[in-house]
Amino acid sequence: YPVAAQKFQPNWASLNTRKMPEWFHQDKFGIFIHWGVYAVPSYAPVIPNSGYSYAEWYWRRIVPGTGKEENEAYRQKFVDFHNKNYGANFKYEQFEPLFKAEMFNPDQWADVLKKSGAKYVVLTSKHHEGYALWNSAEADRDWGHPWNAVTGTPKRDLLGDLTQSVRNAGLKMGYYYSLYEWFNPLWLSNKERYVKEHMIPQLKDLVNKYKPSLIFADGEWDLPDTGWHSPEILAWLFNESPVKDEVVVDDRWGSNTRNQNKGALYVTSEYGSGMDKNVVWEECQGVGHSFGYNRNEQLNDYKTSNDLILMLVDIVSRGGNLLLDIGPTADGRIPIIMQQRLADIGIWLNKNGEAIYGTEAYTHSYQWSAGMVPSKTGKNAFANYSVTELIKPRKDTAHIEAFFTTKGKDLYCILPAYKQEIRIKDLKVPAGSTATLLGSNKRLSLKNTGKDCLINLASLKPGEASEVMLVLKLKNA
Ligand code: FUL
Repeated sequence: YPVAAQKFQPNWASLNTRKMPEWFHQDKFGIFIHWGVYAVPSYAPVIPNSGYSYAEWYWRRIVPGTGKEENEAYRQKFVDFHNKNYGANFKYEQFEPLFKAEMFNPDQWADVLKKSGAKYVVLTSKHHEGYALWNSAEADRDWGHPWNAVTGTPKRDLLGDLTQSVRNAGLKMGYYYSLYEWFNPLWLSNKERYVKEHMIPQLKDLVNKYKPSLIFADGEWDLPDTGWHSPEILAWLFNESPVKDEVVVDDRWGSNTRNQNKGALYVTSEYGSGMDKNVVWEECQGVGHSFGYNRNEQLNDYKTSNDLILMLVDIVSRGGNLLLDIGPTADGRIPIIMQQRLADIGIWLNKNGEAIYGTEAYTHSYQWSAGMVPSKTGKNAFANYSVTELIKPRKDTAHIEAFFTTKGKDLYCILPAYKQEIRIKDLKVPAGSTATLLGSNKRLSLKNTGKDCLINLASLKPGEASEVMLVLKLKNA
């Protein structure tokens, strides 16, 4: 039979000619959800922002002899906790009957997610523990016992039900999917068979049944792309799958794929600082220091709402997306404190989202209008920050006086703190341009002086002026 020409061939040169679906760069903000059996012990020692406070790694940590990345003293803390509370003979699988999700209300979750202002949701369909949140036949078959939410204790298609509610709320649904499973007997005995008989059919089942807009692959590091048959999987995804036109995928498809492929894949940073505007990227991190719920975290371990809004603004001003993670509990609740953080971000976005959604990063290379003079000094045209300063690790966002985004001819100037007067360096605004405060549409005085432009905020009333992250809109005449 003559085989119809496929648009994409299973190699990176071909796959990277794909244009990333537009929605991803437009949407800017998603919510990550880590939910699985690890929500039962929901424990990890807290080591702020180290990548070592992950409660979803509990099973791996309580098992000795795991090699490379393990820090024995750190691991011992999990073991002590486990032995003290459950006993040394208590197997991880025994947590499953306690994963009941009895309070799970997907419509209520969707409401919380929607009100955060996020446009997409990424749920762990299956983390490294191998437990599937949908009725995956491969999971049960290869584990040799019920190891998914439908045949297991919840007796419910947690993934399907949430997907339905999230879509009803008008958001896009995506899935995190771990390629490897720490202790899957097939993985441990024969990696090639695991990939062919377990991983590939399972991932295809997920895609065919639930049609995700995004796939966040992970757990790829033990094999190169060829070992996972990633190029073939992606060619199928982009050519034939039911989501071929809209699906967006991350860069974790083999030990050699991260940060490599700019066309087919978006770059993921994790508790990091992201990339620059020439790359399609997404930073992920939790409200606290873990992805899965960690009962060991205290209030101080959680970022404040202001911190989170600042992080979102900083990321978007550098052209990236934020995938902010929450960890629901084993009984199916989104912890109230996380709900509150999401609600606060949503209130801010409701007023100021215009400066976020669908915007582009602003740098000196962008010409706002014919009237604008790009800086000749290599400095960012705005404020006093060089481009390199804007992409360095974001530990010190506090000193930044202004963030910028653009949309069409408009420029948004986002201020972490009130100042009576803003001086934007090397910007001349054309006659007739206006400056307003978003949300109030209040006109502010705007004028050119020398090479700079000045915006005066003194007319703002105390209530308006003290608001977190004021957004000024400069509208080109
Ligand atoms: C990592 C995983 O090991 C973490 O548990 C988490 O899922 C994060 C998003 O990706 O590589």
